[in-house]
Amino acid sequence: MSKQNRREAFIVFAAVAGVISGVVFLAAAELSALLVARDASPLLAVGSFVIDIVPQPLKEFAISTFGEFDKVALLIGLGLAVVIASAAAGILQLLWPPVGMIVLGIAGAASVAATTTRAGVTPLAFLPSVIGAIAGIAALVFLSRRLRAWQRSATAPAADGDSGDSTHGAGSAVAVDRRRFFALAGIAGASALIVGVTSRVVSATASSVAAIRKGLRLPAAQTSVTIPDGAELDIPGISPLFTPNADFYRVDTALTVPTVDPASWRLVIDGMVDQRIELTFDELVEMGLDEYAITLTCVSNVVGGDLVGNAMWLGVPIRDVLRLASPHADADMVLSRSVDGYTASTPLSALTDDGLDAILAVGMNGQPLPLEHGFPVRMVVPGLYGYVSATKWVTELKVTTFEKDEAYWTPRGYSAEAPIKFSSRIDTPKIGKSVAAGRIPIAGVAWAQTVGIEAVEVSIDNGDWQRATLSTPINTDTWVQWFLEWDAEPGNHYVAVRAINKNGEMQVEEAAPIAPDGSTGWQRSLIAVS
Ligand SMILES: Nc1nc2c(c(=O)[nH]1)N[C@H]1C(S)=C(S)[C@@H](COP(=O)(O)O)O[C@H]1N2
Ligand SMILES: [Mo]
Repeated sequence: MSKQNRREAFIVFAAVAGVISGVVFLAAAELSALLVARDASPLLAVGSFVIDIVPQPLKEFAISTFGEFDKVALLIGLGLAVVIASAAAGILQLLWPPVGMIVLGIAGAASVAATTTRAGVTPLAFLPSVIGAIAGIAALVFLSRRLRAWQRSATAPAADGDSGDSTHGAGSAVAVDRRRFFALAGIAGASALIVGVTSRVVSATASSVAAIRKGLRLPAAQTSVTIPDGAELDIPGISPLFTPNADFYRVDTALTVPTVDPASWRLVIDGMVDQRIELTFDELVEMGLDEYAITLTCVSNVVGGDLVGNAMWLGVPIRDVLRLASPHADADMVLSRSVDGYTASTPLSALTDDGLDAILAVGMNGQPLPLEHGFPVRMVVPGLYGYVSATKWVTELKVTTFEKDEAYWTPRGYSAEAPIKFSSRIDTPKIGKSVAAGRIPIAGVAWAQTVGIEAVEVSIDNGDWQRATLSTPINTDTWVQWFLEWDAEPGNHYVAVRAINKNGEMQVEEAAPIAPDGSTGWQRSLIAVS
């Protein structure tokens, strides 16, 4: 081995020592998080911090590129960052000690900052990062020491002036030092991987909340929604009237799904109220549960997009809960807060109006809320985009004013108030999937929550707008299905759709992006007929 090659080889081993120290850091942190401070995993806290600070366009890029896997992509990115930073720490420690230790120390300080500033953390949240940093630095110091011992014996001039590697005496010293380095590296790396992965998995599943949810029996609804005849069309490829829970879109800022035990869950109603109220889950449920069919829509839904879903919710009117606290007359907003710190600003009137079914939901399509949809309690407000109304894992309703308080998305480029812009979507035929010529239905859904859909019109190849047939609406808060029979001839065709609401207004034709308060435009899709 030439001197140059040997130097490069030691740099590579130093990087390996660094990466192992990084893994030891994370493993010790995960283990102590499991033991003393459940929600203080540095990796997850840093990930959540990244989610909160990334600029909106980047977040949209992530959602549009990775879809439901945006969080997996983030974790992979974070993992790569950890590998690169810890490899650098290892190299720095070999070349210029103690710079590598300082790098790990800075990583520890940053992760203390990230974990202790998360919402709802325990006072011990700093511990996993501190213990992790100490363990990581210790691993780095021991590994670098062994690496340097090996490097010294390998580069020490042998007695006969030859290279040390092959001669008998010096060579065996080199072999011993090399073996000692690899033994320590192997043991540290393997045990850290086992401890770290086990702790993470136990933390994620030991939350018995999934089991509690499974065992939960919600009382039957006092009143149920009647589904009229003709509410659901039988057309292949159309969205079902009710979106199954497993297919329901999910949008939130939570890197890991919050696990909230209904037994310890509390809803606090405070702020500008005569009487601060605290409700337990049982007290809420005992107020009486009713069924509500409401279509939820995300502000990030682009024209023709799929961030919209319809469910049968089981819940309690928010107005009944607010009334217990007697909100002040000069309040105009409710800032709802989730266990994970997420907040939404909803106009007080949207929650107290007798004609609007704003609810605290505990059930979704015949089951307790799925964990990722807000178990045990979330808000659902007809007519407002999810980010200003549909707070999941909700724990506080603060009665306040738009002037005094601001919600999560408001400083991030979205409007404080955001009524849903009514829209329509083509479900079938699908773009990019060619269909056989003949008589086929063009079909989809249209929604205008709180107002209702009056008509849906379809234009083929820029021809006259034709009225589609609508399903019988359940109420004005749910979407309706629509279809139009079409004699499809071979070739490419443009199909456009637009809706008219029950106030006689036309769906906005002009295209608008999703920020700051929702997209507009008519969906126009190119259908290939063969
Ligand atoms: N706690 C919490 N609640 C939240 C959000 C969030 O990020 N955190 N996102 C909101 C947004 S933007 C939407 S569109 C709806 C989506 O609800 P879903 O995931 O059940 O479809 O939840 C709302 N409630
Ligand atoms: Mo949303």
